[in-house]
Formats: sequence, structure tokens, C-alpha cells
Amino acid sequence: MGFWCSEVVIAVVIAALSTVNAQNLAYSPPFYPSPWMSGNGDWAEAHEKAVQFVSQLTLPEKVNLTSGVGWMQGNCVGNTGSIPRLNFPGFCMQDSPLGVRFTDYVSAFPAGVNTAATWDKRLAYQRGNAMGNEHRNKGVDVQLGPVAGPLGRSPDGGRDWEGFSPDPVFTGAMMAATIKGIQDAGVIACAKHYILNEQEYFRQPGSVTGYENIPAESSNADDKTLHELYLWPFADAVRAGVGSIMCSYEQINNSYGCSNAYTLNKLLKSELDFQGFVTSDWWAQQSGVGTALAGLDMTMAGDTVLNGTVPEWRIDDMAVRIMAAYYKVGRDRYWIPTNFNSWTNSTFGPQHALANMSYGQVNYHVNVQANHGELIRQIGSSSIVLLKNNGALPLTGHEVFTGIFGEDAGANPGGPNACADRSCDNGTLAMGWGSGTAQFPYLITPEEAIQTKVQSLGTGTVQAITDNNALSQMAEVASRASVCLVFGNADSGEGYLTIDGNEGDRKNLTLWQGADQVIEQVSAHCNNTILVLHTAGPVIVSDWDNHPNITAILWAGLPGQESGNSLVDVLYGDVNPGGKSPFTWGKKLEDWGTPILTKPNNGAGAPQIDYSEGIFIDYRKFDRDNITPTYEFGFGLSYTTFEISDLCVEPINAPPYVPSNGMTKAAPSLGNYTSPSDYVFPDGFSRIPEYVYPWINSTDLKASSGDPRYGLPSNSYIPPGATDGSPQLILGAGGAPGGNPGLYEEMYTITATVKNTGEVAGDEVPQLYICLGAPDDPKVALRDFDRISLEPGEEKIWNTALTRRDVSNWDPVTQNWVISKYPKTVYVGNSSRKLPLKAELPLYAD
Ligand SMILES: *[C@@H]1O[C@H](CO)[C@@H](O)[C@H](O)[C@H]1NC(C)=O
Ligand SMILES: *[C@@H]1O[C@H](CO)[C@@H](O)[C@H](O)[C@H]1NC(C)=O
Ligand SMILES: *[C@@H]1O[C@H](CO)[C@@H](O)[C@H](O)[C@H]1NC(C)=O
Ligand SMILES: *[C@@H]1O[C@H](CO)[C@@H](O)[C@H](O)[C@H]1NC(C)=O
Ligand SMILES: *[C@@H]1O[C@H](CO)[C@@H](O)[C@H](O)[C@H]1NC(C)=O
Ligand SMILES: *[C@@H]1O[C@H](CO)[C@@H](O)[C@H](O)[C@H]1NC(C)=O
Ligand SMILES: *[C@@H]1O[C@H](CO)[C@@H](O)[C@H](O)[C@H]1NC(C)=O
Ligand SMILES: *[C@@H]1O[C@H](CO)[C@@H](O)[C@H](O)[C@H]1NC(C)=O
Ligand SMILES: *[C@@H]1O[C@H](CO)[C@@H](O)[C@H](O)[C@H]1NC(C)=O
Ligand SMILES: *[C@@H]1O[C@H](CO)[C@@H](O)[C@H](O)[C@H]1NC(C)=O
Ligand SMILES: *[C@@H]1O[C@H](CO)[C@@H](O)[C@H](O)[C@H]1NC(C)=O
Ligand SMILES: CC(=O)N[C@H]1CO[C@H](CO)[C@@H](O)[C@@H]1O
Repeated sequence: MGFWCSEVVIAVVIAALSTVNAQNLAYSPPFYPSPWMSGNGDWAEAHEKAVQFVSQLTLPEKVNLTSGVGWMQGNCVGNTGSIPRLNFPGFCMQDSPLGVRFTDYVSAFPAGVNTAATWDKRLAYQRGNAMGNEHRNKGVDVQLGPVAGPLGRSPDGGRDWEGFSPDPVFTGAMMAATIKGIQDAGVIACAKHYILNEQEYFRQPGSVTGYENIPAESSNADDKTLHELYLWPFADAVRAGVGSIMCSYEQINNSYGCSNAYTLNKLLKSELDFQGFVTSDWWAQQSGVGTALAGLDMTMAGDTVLNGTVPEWRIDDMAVRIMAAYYKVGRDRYWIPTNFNSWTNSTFGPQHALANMSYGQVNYHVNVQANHGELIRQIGSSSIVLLKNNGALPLTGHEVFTGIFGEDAGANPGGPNACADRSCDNGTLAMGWGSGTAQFPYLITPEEAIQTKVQSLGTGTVQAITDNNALSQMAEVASRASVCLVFGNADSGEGYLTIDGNEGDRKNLTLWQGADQVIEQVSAHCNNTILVLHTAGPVIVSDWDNHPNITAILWAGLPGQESGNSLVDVLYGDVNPGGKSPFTWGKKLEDWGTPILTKPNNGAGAPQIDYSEGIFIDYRKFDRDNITPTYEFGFGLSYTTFEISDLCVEPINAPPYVPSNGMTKAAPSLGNYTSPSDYVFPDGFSRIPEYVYPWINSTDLKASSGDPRYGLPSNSYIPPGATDGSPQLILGAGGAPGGNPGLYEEMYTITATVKNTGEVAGDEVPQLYICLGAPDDPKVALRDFDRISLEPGEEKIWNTALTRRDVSNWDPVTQNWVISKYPKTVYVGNSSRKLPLKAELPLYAD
């Protein structure tokens, strides 16, 4: 399978419920039974419809809804079985978080990290909605995104760019806006990868070169770190109504992500009261019965669970959750047949690629791009972060000689889609690699856009050198140019593809393609060198920041198909940059303190990644250790200046916090279970080879399971309580989707005045931070932000608020959020280190 795998490689089957440690390894406590859907929050109507639908189904039909038909057996990267009796077509699940993967006539949107850099929740919504529309019009039911895992524990994490930012509140806001956008378009969003999936190395068994026998790593985090950092954005996703969540490959406290009863049953389905369905990452299901009992609802890309150990109500609950997500986003109204096939670019091909069967038309080449190019260009320019500017920008348009330098300015010689899943770094970088990709419909390079601009201005000469070995030509042109635009990039991606020794995660934090040499050469000969960076995350730029001839630095991230146009809009001042860095720029990898684990550290056992830094990642760590970054989190310059003043904090009379209590209803059983004889293949059924069906070969369950371990005690362990369908306790921190509704009650309103004190219109991003006051709290932690457009001299009042969750800490003892006794301070400013306004929070007696 190798090359084509959406999320990689075949999992080695490992005993279901984690081996309880011989060696004092971190341990994940049991939590059973798996909570059944209640219809809480705004899920009542969808729940009702789902129950009605599922009540008509036979067991094999229910099983069809919950399992994939196998890799490359349908049109999409994941397909469930269908219900022909009811004309129900089954689900199409498709990558990616930035567009529709594996098809044509689609848009290549800016990456998640760029969306974050806009600090604009409205743009995040619009992007989500445009992506949702494209998926819908291609016939996709579930878009596999957005991403809050990885959150970004390590700056060199391979898939950080697919998500938003290492700040949980920020990522939570971007998740919620994106999910609403996707689902308002009538497509189910899938928040992934749940949870602690923070690196590519060792994410799966045997996934690292040279360590083929090493099991998947275990990410070990304590309860407070889970709640205050990694779970936080998933809580926002659940509260935003996300229809599905993808569990992750790696282990959490030595229990696999898709069979971890604590993270799935307890945190997600009980505490966060998640009403939708959990799908496995592709081949991340490490066992059958164990995963079902631990809360997995759908298995991808295809596997079977059928033998009577999973209680009926659990199978019903899986099917109800899946169908509720379907009705919640209006799939019954928006559904169209899938009109593309992921496994061929040709118009005609096999319907079942793996089996090479059912030849016919599979691609209809439907153009779903609409006018999304305009939005992509806008997000691209809004996401550019101006990191340094000695007055060199904006360009006046009167430059007599514009030099363009660096491979990253130009085209990939093989075309923008030359390398499958973007598995090379040739030419300009506008997307990382892996399953989080889409085909470019076109890619406007910086070289092309700048040349077009200079020509349209009719003012001068423009020369581009995009061969990074042509250093002497570069020196010659640089010494004559009036402005030198030099480009560099750094790529990263998913671990099933390795580029230049980078197995997904980056092996260093420097630039690729020999760009540092190019920058050195150009800046030695040109006293007006402007550096443009297309990087998947932070790179080391302290030398360039200090260089007198480098007069400006821009980070343009991974901007998607309109890359060059978005850049030109900012370079020439048609758009005033307002992006802010969604991560911290350190001076060396050690500054972050949380490197990728690249070597096994537990003998032949699962590598143990202890999140001993707790909640201190990114700026929280720099602040705690007084490390001066090159550019701090939240930083970004403008062509104008702003002033923020008049901070005003007012307590609201919020009602006291009441822990949720009481019991759930009993698990409903939606009937129609008879004997194994009803579950055997119908007579004369013609099977597609290697296709996963919901039926079994015979009533001999042992033989039909095909599992030599069937019935063995070691393989038949049913955790205590796992089959109990009686009413269950509601957790104090739970009670509604996203957690106890009291957590989202506003406790303080906050206002500040933002004024444009310069000569040109521009956007400023006021940022609200809090210090919760305890010795183990971060110096400051982001709580809210907005992007505000202002004409010269104009001022606006920014209104924001703090909720109970915003002023609370997680208390592992009471298993709830509490407002600590420590005095709390709020700050407002325009970066994590420029916080001129400050106020003590009046204390609440809870
Ligand atoms: C992992 O173990 C830590 C320490 O015992 C505990 O606080 C945390 O809740 C556990 N997490 C999971 C998912 O089991
Ligand atoms: C059970 O399933 C059969 C189809 O096999 C259907 O005809 C029947 O109506 C179902 N029974 C109930 C109670 O839904
Ligand atoms: C399950 O789905 C497959 C593939 O779509 C279909 O052939 C089969 O008839 C379905 N089985 C049932 C019981 O509906
Ligand atoms: C389809 O075309 C794209 C772009 O040319 C290419 O990257 C991809 O590998 C092709 N897909 C298949 C299945 O051949
Ligand atoms: C798939 O089947 C077609 C005939 O339908 C045949 O021409 C082709 O060679 C087969 N492809 C493979 C990879 O077996
Ligand atoms: C860092 O990695 C990139 C990509 O593999 C490589 O081009 C570059 O030379 C490396 N930097 C250093 C200093 O080794
Ligand atoms: C800056 O550029 C000038 C040429 O304009 C060059 O003479 C000088 O050495 C450069 N300075 C540095 C520090 O490279
Ligand atoms: C760069 O050098 C030119 C002369 O070579 C000079 O006119 C110009 O002022 C210098 N610019 C900067 C920013 O130092
Ligand atoms: C950020 O705040 C500083 C003062 O704290 C101000 O000088 C600056 O203009 C503000 N805006 C930007 C975009 O830097
Ligand atoms: C079930 O029957 C099919 C078709 O005869 C066969 O290929 C398959 O191996 C059988 N499965 C098991 C588990 O015996
Ligand atoms: C189903 O499988 C489990 C685990 O392998 C086994 O303990 C149980 O007896 C089986 N149930 C039936 C009805 O065969
Ligand atoms: C033509 C070209 O530049 N090819 C390069 C594409 O990228 C790969 C890996 O990133 C290089 O090995 C090729 O030389």
C-alpha cells in the first residue's frame, strides 16, 4: 500500500487494552461503560431522526454504517458500507484540512497555520465554509479536518502546520469557526487527531527507519496538562457541534488512542458530552471488541466487529451517533453522489480500485472552485506577518531594478503537483506534505506575481534567479538592484513520506534548498534585502534579523494557490499587513525545551514521551524561563501605528457554578437482534475480493472470525462495567456538549480602545491575556483576540469577556474547574510581550 496510504502503513495488531505495566509505565485508568448519545445541547432533533432511522436497521446494516469497506475499495479515502434496502448510500470520508484531496478542479486553500496567522475568526469561518462547499459539491460526507492535534508541542513537529497554533485558546477559537463554516455548508467536520498526537516519529508501530520493531510511542501527560492545554480546543470543537472526532495512532499513558477508555469514554463522551461519532485514524484501530467498548464508533479504513460481546446498545449507539451527525448538518438535504475517485485521475476506471473491479466512469471532473481564489488571496495576504521593517516596505512601485532571488520564488520544474502528496520541496512552497494536501488548480509563484506587478507599473527592470547554485550571478544582480527580494523555505509533513531525511518532523530549524547561503550572498551585495519566508513553522532567523542590509522580513507561511498574489498585495502596500505570529520564534531548538523524540528510550518497548513540561510550551515556556525570542507569539508589524488604551474591566453577576449531577437515562436498545444465522452472507451474494462486509461466513463464530486468538482468555477480557447499559452518573464538569454550561458563562466584560495613530488604514489585533496567579500558572496566557480594521485616526472600542473557564484551573482532585484563590491580572496589548494595559481582576467568591 505504501505510497497511497492516507494516513499510512499497516498497523501491527497489538493486544486490545493496554498491557498494564510491568515497569511502572504511565497508566490509563479504565472508564466504562461507553456513554450513549443523549441528544443534549442542540442535538435533540438530529438525535430523534437518527433513532428513527437506526430503529429500522438489522444488525448487519448497523455494522455497515460503522465500518469502512477497505482501503481503495470506494471513491473516497474512507467509505462505509451502504444500506441498499433503504437506498442509503453510505458515507464518503475525504481528506484534507485544506481542501478536497486526490481530485481535480478544487482549490488549494492556505494551511491552518496561515489561517491562524490572520487572527481573524471571520476569515477562518469563511475558509471553512468554502472548503465545506467544495467537499459537498464533490459528494463528500465528512471532511477530515480541522486539526487541533498536533497542537504544536514541538516547533519541528511535522504536521503542526495542518493545525493552528500551540496556544489552546487560540486553536479552540479557530477550530470552532472552521467547524461551523464546514458544517454550515452541509458537510460533517472531523476534528483530529485526538489526542496528544504531537509528533510523527514513532506515531505508529515500526514507523521510524531503523526501528521497525518498536511499538508506537506513548504520550504521557497529567490530568491538568490534558485539560488546560490539549483537551481545551477539542472542548471548543465539541461545543461548536462538531459531528465527528478522529482518534489518533499513538498511545496515551500506554493505551492506544482508539482504544483508550479514559480519553474516549471519560473525557470526550462523558465530560465533554460529545454527541457525534469517533472514527479511527486509518488503521489506528488496534483491536475489535476492545475499541468498541472504549468508545470507538467507526473504523477506518475497514475492519469487522461482530460476535455478541459488544452489547447491542453499544452498536446502536455507534449507528445513532453516526446518523445524528448526518442529520445535524443536513446531509439528508445536501447529499449528492460522489463524483470523483481518489485512485485515478482518468475519467474511466474501476469503481473498486484495490479489487480492480466494476470498470466505468469514476471521475466527472466537477469544478467546485467557485470564486474561492479571491478568499484564498485575501487569507494569504491577511496571514503575512511583517517581522522586521526598516522602512523598506511597502515598496513604492518606483524601484528601477527589482531583483528576485531563491528557488522558493519560482516554480517547481515538474509543475505544482509534480510530487504526489507534495512529497518534494522544489520551487516555491505553498503547502506541506502528506495526507493534509490537495492538488493545486494553479499556483501563482512569487516570481510570476512580482514580474507581472513590475510590468504593470511600467517602471523598471526585474530579474529573477531561482537556481540556488547560481551564487555568482546572484552577487552580480544583487549589487545592481535597488531592492533585493530573497526567498527561503522550510517544509514538513506527515511521517509516511521522508524528504531529505525529514521523516515528517523537521530534522532542524534552518532553511531548506540552501537558502541561508543565498540570503548571505544577496545581503552581502545589496543593502536593501527583503527576506520572504515560506516555512511550515518557526525557523532560526536571528542572524537575518540582526543583519543591517536586511531591511525587512516577512513570514508568508504556506499560503496556498494564490501565494504570489497575496505577497504582492502586501509588498506594494495594497494590503497593509496585519497578521501576527501564531507561534514563538526562538534562537535555537533548545529554547522551546520540547524536542521531538527521535530515538527509542524504553528498550524494545514503546518509547515514552513524558510531557513533563506540563502546560509550558511555546511562549509560556519562553516567558517562564526568561528566554528572549527573536519574535514573540502574537507579534507582527504594520505600515501604520496603533495605540491601545482605556482598559476597563467589569464583573458580571454570574450565577454560582453548579457541578452537574444526576444520572443519564438507561442505554436504549433499538431492537432487531436475532441469532447468528441472520448474519451470514446472503445466498448467492457476489463478493468483491478483499471488500469488508458486515456478514460472516457461517454460524461458527470462531471459524468466521478468522482470528486464531478468538475466545482465548487473553483476547476475551471484558473490562468490568463495559457492558452495563444502566443509567450512569453525570460528571460534575460535564452535562452538555463542551462541558458544564456554567464554564461558558461570562464573568467579566472587558473593553479597550484601539486607535490607528498613523497615516494609512490598517488592521490591528488587540489581544487579551490573563495571569491566573498561582506559582505554577503561566506568566500570561491568551484568552481572546480580534482583528479590527481602522482608517487613519479612527478608533474603535473592542468588547470582549472572560468566561468562568477562562479564569479557572483544572483541579485533578475534585475533577472540576475551580477559580483559585490567587489574585488574577488581565493584560491587553498587541503581542504576548507588548502588553501596556493591565488590570487586577476583582475577585469572585465562588
Ligand atoms: C495519565 O496518567 C496521569 C498520571 O497518573 C493522569 O493524571 C492522567 O489523567 C492519565 N491520562 C490518561 C489519558 O490516562
Ligand atoms: C427487523 O428487520 C427486518 C429486516 O430484516 C424488518 O423487516 C423488520 O421490520 C425489523 N423489525 C423491527 C422491529 O424494526
Ligand atoms: C453493506 O454494504 C455493502 C457495500 O456497500 C453492500 O454490498 C451490502 O449489501 C450492505 N449490507 C447490508 C446488510 O445492507
Ligand atoms: C493525479 O495527478 C496529480 C497531479 O498531476 C498527481 O500528483 C497524482 O499522483 C495523480 N494521481 C494518480 C492516482 O495518478
Ligand atoms: C484491471 O482490469 C482491467 C480490465 O478490466 C485490466 O485491463 C487491467 O490490466 C487491470 N489492472 C490491473 C492493475 O490489474
Ligand atoms: C536542515 O534540513 C534541511 C532539509 O533537510 C537541509 O536542507 C539543511 O541543510 C539542514 N540544515 C543544516 C544546518 O544541516
Ligand atoms: C551591505 O551591502 C553593501 C553593498 O550595498 C556591502 O558593501 C556591505 O558589505 C553589506 N554589509 C554587510 C554587513 O554585508
Ligand atoms: C544603499 O546604498 C546606496 C548606494 O549604493 C545608497 O544610496 C542607499 O542610501 C543605501 N541604502 C541603505 C538603506 O542604506
Ligand atoms: C503595537 O503596540 C505598540 C505599542 O505598544 C505600537 O507602537 C504599535 O504601533 C502597535 N501595533 C503594531 C502593529 O505594531
Ligand atoms: C470466508 O469466505 C471467503 C470466501 O470463501 C474466504 O475468502 C474467507 O477467507 C473466509 N473467511 C474466513 C475468516 O474464513
Ligand atoms: C466474542 O469474542 C469474545 C472475545 O474474543 C469472546 O470472549 C466471546 O465468547 C465471543 N462471543 C461469542 C458469542 O462467541
Ligand atoms: C528538479 C529538482 O529540483 N528536483 C529536486 C526536487 O526535490 C527533491 C527532494 O526535495 C530533490 O532531490 C530533487 O533534486
